[in-house]
Amino acid sequence: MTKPVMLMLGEPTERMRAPLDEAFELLTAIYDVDDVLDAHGDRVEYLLAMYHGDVTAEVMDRMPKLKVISNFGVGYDSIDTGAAVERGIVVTHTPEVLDDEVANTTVLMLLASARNLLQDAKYLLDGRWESEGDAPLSRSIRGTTVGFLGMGRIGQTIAEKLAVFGVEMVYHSRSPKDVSYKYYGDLTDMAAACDYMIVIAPGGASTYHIVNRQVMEALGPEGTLINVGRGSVVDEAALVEVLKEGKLGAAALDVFEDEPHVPEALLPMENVLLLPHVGSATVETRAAMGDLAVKNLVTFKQTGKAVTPVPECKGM
Ligand code: A2R
Repeated sequence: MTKPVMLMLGEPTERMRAPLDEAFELLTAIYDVDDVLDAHGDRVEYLLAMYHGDVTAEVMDRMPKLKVISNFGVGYDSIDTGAAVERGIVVTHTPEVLDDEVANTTVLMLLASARNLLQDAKYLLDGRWESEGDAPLSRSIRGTTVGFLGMGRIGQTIAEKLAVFGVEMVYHSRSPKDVSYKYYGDLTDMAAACDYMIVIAPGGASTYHIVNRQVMEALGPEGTLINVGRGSVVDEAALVEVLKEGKLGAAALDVFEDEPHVPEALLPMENVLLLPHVGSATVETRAAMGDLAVKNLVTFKQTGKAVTPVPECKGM
């Protein structure tokens, strides 16, 4: 029996490839997406999206038989879901399996920022402990206020983990959630009340640059911005400016507006912690994400239903 054709945007692991190989005729596109779509687009029924290139309406129109787009990751702002729904294409993602890991990364970043982890390690490596004596003191997080922009699956997992550190927690989202933390309907008001602000909201039009200069100035010269959600939520140019001007105290960033490009001005800043989008990047969590991305494709082929469709595609 002939197998349906699946296009993989990006390179899956061997663990992912084995079950996919059994169910589908596999095509891979990495830097040559245009060529592959020209040659085979009209045969593609399934798509695995493993990189951050955009899956636009135009890209979908080059695959007229496309049924499912399985996104490797929980954030799916690179896929035009409106266009997918119009075309009857189901978009799936990988929620929950990465909550724990991204939350661990966030706690790590918050503690590293407060306790000057990178600066202290460098202080020792540079020989300054011997030549200059003890490193400058860092800050305790006990008694501080941590604000969350986004209080969904990952936000709530971060909050559960932070509970043991004796911090007060508050949050902003478009609507209040069933949690015990104080809700702020206005992001600037929340920023003004915080020592740390964690961005753990999705990308896309509704969150584009909502962390603007005004919000960052409200967080203030003693405040720290931590972004583990999406780069597009923060106005990166304004972030560079407020850090330069000393109007924002510090930043810890795992995501950027134009990955893998990181604004050069941030690189030498001592009060900035920069990571290459590794929030979920452990062997175990990436395996779990891969398994779910594969399960969505294989289950849809078998039953006509996906396991974890994005909210816009529930019921399709
Ligand atoms: O606004 P609400 O009530 O839908 O709350 C969601 C919030 N959120 C927003 N908050 C303020 N302004 C917005 N325009 C806005 N849009 C969404 O973000 C909710 O509290 C949170 C998202 O939660 P979940 O959908 O459960 O996502 P999860 O799994 O926590 O992941 C968050 C993001 C992903 O989309 C990736 O970009 C990244 O973390 O890995």
